[in-house]
Amino acid sequence: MPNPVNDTDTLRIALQKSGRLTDKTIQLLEGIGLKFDDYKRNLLVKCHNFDVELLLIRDDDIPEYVQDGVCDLGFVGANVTAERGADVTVLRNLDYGICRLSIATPKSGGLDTVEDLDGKTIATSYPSLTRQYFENLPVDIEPIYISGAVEITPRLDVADAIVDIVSTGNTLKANGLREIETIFESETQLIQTNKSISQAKIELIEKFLLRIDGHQQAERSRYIMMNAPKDSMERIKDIIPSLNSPTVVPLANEDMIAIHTVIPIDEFWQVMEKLKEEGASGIVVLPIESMIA
Ligand code: PRT
Ligand code: ZN
Repeated sequence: MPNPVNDTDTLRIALQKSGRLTDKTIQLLEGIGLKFDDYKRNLLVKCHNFDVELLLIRDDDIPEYVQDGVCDLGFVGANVTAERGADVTVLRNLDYGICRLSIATPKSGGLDTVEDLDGKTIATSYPSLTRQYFENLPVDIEPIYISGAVEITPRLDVADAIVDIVSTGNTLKANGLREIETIFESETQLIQTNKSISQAKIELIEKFLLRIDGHQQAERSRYIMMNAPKDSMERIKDIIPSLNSPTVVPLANEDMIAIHTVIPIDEFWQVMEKLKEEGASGIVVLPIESMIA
């Protein structure tokens, strides 16, 4: 039976019901100001303050639901969308659920390179991405589809090697395996249906993206306040990789000023050290809720 397209003006967004991406996605949605009922007990949850409803399902179903227009948007790992070959548009790469799909082989056994896998069996939950990778190589492999606990299969002699998701690498290590090649890099993505949607929904998506971008940028930034000698002002301005010029406030002590500014989190320590060298003191660092350019 074909899936019904969501042709109301309510934006329907799919996310993983219960798994590695759930908490971070819920935090993101709450962080951009969406208010909704208990998502743990309901599959379809209405937002109170945005014309949005959330559909909580298994991550494997999200790409097809978005492709078919049952949902307008979805939060899902790039690995799942690519494996499914879903026809959707990626709106944003989000900085969580980061992992890679890798080929791993038993530590001992002589399968050290991809070429050594010629004629071998490979257990995986990602047969399509595995086939696509080997299609371009003169290496003939036989994929064996396994839905879970793939890492145990070489020990059981079910397969010679595996292709599986790796994050820290601990699971591979615990099972006597080592990574020999990464075939796909993944992170969570916000995807949109390619089915036509109403103008009202298009406008809602624009607002939604503005909030997400503001939230993402805020997460990557910190608000800092400090006192500094007035005569170090120009040197401090050069140190701060500020979005806009910093706010400078005079202090009761006329030789001193207060400086307020926003800096990217990855430059944080470097900037702090240089500021200290220039005589900055009383440095206060605050998280930012959101940033709108
Ligand atoms: O029930 P449902 O189908 O919704 O969930 P699921 O069990 O299929 O998926 P889930 O919740 O495990 O993962 C959801 C998504 O998280 C994946 O599709 C990836 O995009 C992303 N992700 C990020 C990961 C990992 N990191 C990860 N480490 N998915 C799975 N793993 C597993 C991997 O399969 C292996 O068993 O963790 C193990 C390896 O981890 P390390 O840290 O030991 O290397
Ligand atoms: Zn799944």
